[in-house]
Amino acid sequence: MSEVIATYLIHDSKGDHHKKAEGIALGLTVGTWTDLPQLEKEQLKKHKGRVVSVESLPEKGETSRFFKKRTCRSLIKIAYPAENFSFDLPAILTTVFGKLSLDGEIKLVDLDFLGEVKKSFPGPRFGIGGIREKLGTYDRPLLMSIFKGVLGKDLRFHNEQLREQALGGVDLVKDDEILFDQDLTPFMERVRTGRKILDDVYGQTGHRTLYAVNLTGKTYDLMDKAEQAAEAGADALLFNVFSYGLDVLQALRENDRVQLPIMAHPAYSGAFTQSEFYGLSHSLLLGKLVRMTGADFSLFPSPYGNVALKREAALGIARNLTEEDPDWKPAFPVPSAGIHPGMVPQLYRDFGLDSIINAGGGIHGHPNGAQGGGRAFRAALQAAVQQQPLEEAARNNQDLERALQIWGGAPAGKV
Ligand code: 1AE
Repeated sequence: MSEVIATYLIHDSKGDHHKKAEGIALGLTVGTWTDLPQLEKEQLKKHKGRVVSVESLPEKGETSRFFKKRTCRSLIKIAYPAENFSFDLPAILTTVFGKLSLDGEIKLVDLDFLGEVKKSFPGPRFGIGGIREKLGTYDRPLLMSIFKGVLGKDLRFHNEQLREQALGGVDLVKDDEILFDQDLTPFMERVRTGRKILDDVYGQTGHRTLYAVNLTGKTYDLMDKAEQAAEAGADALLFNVFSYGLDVLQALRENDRVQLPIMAHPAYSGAFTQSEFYGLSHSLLLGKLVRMTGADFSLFPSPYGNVALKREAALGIARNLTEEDPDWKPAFPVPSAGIHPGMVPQLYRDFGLDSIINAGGGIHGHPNGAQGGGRAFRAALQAAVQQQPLEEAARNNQDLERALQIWGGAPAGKV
C-alpha cells in the first residue's frame, strides 16, 4: 500500500487525543472544520486519513509548569493515502503538516514513506561508499575543515587557506556557509583555482582533498551555476538547503548534469526544529528528509561544542542517515560546531567509523596554523580508532599536544 504515516507529538490540556487524532485525519484530507453535507462515502473511504494509533505519554511536571496548566501528551500516528498528493515533498509536507503546523502545540516527529511514494525519492547519488571511493580512505572517520575569516579577503587568501588545509591532511574542505557569490571570491573562480590547488597538493603529497563550494544565489540561477561548476571540475557542492527548501536539494540531486556530492548545511534549520512543542524533529529534518532528497552529507551540531544538540537528537539524526535501507544509500553524519581534537574519541564512540569530524576554529586556531590543526586532528583520529588515549598519542605528536594544552579534552556534552 502506498501511503505516508505521520507521527506527531501533541500537547494539550483537554486530553481527548483520540478525538483530536480523528479530527486531524479528517481535517487534513476530505473534511474541514464543519460538516460537509455533500461528502460521499466513496470519497471518505479512498481519501480520508486513518488514525493508526494514539499513545498517551506520562505527564511531565516541567511541561505542565511551563504551560501553567495540567498538560497531557500523546504520540499519534495518522496514515495519509497516496491518492491525496503528488509524490513530491512540497505536496506531502503541505498535506501532513500544512495548516496543522500552525494549530497549537503539535510537533511532527517522524514520517514513514510506504510503497511507491518512498521509491520516488532518490536518496544520495554517492553516499558513504561513493565518497570513500573518491578519497580512497576506508578505515577511519573522515576529517573536514571549514574556511574561516574569508569575508572581505581576496581569492589569493582563499586559495592559500585551501592549500594549508589540504597540506594538513584533511579529506574535505567546505566553504563557510556565509560566503556567498561576490566580487572578491567569485563562485566560478573558487571552483577553477581550487581545482588547480588541490591537484597540485595531490601531486606533492599523494593525499586527495575534496572541496565543497558554496552554491548560492537566487533559486532560478542555481541549476545553471551547479552545471557550470560540475563542468569546471568542482568536487562537491555545499548547500544551505533549509534557506532554499528540500525540493531544491532534490532537483540538484536529480540533475544528471550535476553529478556532484551534495553537502547539506543546517543553517536556518533551528527555526524549525529547536522547540520541544512545535516544528519538526531533528532526526526527521536533518536525518531522514535530507537523506531521501539526495544529500550525501548532513551537517549538524554535535552534543559537545559551542552550539550543541542534545545527544539523543544528534544520535537520532545519525541513525536516520546511516541505517540500512533498500532504496537509499547511507549519507555521512557530520557532527560539527566548536569541534577540537580533544573531542575526537567521544565523537568516534558516538558516531562511529562512518562519520566525519568537521572543524573550523579547531583547525585555523591551532598555533601551528591550519596545517598543524589538520595534523592534530589526524593524530587524534588515529588514536581514537586504535583505542589509544589521546594524552599517550600526544607524546609523539607535538601538534596534538599543543591542541590538548589549549582546548583540553571533551566536555560532558548536552543531554
Ligand atoms: C553546524 C555547522 C558548523 C559550521 O558550518 C561551522 O562553520 C563551524 O565552525 P566552527 O568549527 O565552530 O569554527
